[in-house]
Amino acid sequence: MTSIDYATRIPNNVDLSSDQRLQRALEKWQPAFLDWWNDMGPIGWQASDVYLRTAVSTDKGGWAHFDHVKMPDYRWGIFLAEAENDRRVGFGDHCGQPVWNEVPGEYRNILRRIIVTQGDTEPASVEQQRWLGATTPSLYDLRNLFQVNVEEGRHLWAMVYLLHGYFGRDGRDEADALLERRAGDADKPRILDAFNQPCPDWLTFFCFTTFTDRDGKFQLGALAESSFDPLSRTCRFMLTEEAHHLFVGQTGVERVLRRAVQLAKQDPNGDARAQGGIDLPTIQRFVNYWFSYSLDLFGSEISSNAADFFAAGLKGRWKEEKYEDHVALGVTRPIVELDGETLASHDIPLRNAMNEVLRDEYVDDCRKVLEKWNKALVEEGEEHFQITLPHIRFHRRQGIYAEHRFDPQGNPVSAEEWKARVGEWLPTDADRAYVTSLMTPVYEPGKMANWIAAPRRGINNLPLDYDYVRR
Ligand code: BYC
Repeated sequence: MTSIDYATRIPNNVDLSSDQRLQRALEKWQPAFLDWWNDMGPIGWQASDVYLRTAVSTDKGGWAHFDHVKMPDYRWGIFLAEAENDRRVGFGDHCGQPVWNEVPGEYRNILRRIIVTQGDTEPASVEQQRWLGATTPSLYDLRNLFQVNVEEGRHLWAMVYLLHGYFGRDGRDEADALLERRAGDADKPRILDAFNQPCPDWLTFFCFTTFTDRDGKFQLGALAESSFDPLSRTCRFMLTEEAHHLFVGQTGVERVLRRAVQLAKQDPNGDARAQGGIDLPTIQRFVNYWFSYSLDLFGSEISSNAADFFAAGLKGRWKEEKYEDHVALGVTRPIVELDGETLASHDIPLRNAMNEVLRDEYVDDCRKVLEKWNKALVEEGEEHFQITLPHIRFHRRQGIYAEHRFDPQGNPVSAEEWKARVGEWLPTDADRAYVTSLMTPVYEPGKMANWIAAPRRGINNLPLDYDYVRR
C-alpha cells in the first residue's frame, strides 16, 4: 500500500485505477492544474532542470528520491500514509467509535469547508512566491524555493483528491475554485489573510516559511487527528514534507542574522546596512509582521466553529494522545480580554478555546526557533541584540484583539501612540525598499549574495557549489 505507482498518469498509493469515475474526474482536473502551474507558478524557470526530491514511498525514511526535473514534469500525485489498524475516534462526542472512511452527512458542510480552507493555502503560497526566482541569493536557495513550491502543489493535489473522492459534485466545483482564486487579488482573493500578503523579497520568504508554514504544521497536525480517516492519513504524510519548508525558513533567517552580525563587525560604525547587510532591528520588524499575521491563521480565541470541529471529531489538538481528557466538556480555559480599558481574564469553555490551545503549541514551537536564532547571534559575537516574539495581542486582525491596538509587549496603546511608534515595530516602506534593493540574483554555483551567510551544508550531501538548478 505504501509504495507509489508512478506508471499511471496520476501517481498514487490509493489504488486509483480501481475507481474509474474518480480517476477520470481527477484526470480532467489535471490539465487545469498544469495550466494554473504554468500561469501562476515560478516565473521564468519552468524549462530549467531543478534538483528535486520526489516521494517514492510513504514509509518512514524511505520516501525521498532526488533528481534533476523540469518543474512542469514533477510527478504530482496522491500519497496517503498507511491506514492504522482499528483506528478509533480520539476525541469529541464520538470518542472511541471506529473512524470513518466516508463523510457523515451531518458533517459534510463543515468538513468540506475545512478541506477547502486548507487546500486554498497551498496554491496561494505558490502564487505569492512566484517572482522570487528572479532575485535568488544562491542556486541552493533557488532549489529550495522550487522544492517548497512543487510540494505545495502536491498538497493541493492532496486536498483535491479528498474533494473529488468524497464530496461529489460540490467537491469538484470547490476543486475548480481552488484554481480560480488568486493570492492578493481584490476580486477573488485567497481565503485567509496571510495568503493575500505580498512576498516580494527573500527575507519575507524566510519569515513566511518559518512562521506561516509553521501554522501549516500545527493545522495539519490537528487535522491528522481527524476521525475522517482519509483526511488524517493525507495530513500525516503532508507533515513529513512540511518539515523541509520549516527548515528552509528557520535556517534562512538564521543565515541572514549571522551575516548581519558579520557585516556589522566589519563596519567602523557597527552598521550592517552600510556594508550591504540587513540590520537586526529590520529583521526583528519582519519577524513581528509575519509572526502576528500567522497567529491570525488560528482563528478567533473564542470560536464556536472550533468547538463544533472538536465536538464532531473533525479537528483535534496537537498530539491529542498526550491529553488525558479527550471530551473537553465541563472544563474551561482562561482567555484575557479587554474590558473597556483594562485587561481581564475570563474562563471560556475549553471546546470554544481550541483555537487558542493550538495557538499556544504554535507559540511554544516558535520560541524554540528563536532560541536557535539567538544562539546563532551569540556564536557570531553579538552581545546585546536578541530577536524576540511580540505578544500574541500585537498587530492582530482576527480574533478578540483585532479591534484594539497593543504594543509588542501586549499593552494597550492609543491610536496616536500606535501611529507614532509603528515604524519601530513593523517594517516601514523604507525598510521594504532597502531589503528589496539588496535582492540582486546570484546564479553562480556556490556563490552567495552578500546579505546572507552560506548554509552549513548542501542538499542530499552534495557540495554547496553543485548546480542545483540548471538554466
Ligand atoms: N483570515 O471562529 P473563527 C498551510 C474567518 S497553513 C481570514 O475566528 P475558525 C500552509 C473564518 O474562516 C494552514 N479569515 O475561526 C502554510 C470564519 O469565516 P466564516 C491552513 C479568517 O473558523 C504555508 C471567520 O473568520 N489550514 O497549510 O475557528 C504555505 C470566523 O472564524 C482568518 C487551515 O487553516 C484569517 N486568518 O478557524 C502553504 C486549517 N481566521 O466561516 C500552506 C483549516 C479566521 O465566518 N481551517 N477567519 O466565513 C480551519 O481550521 C479554520 O478555518 C481556521 C479558522 C483555523 C482557519
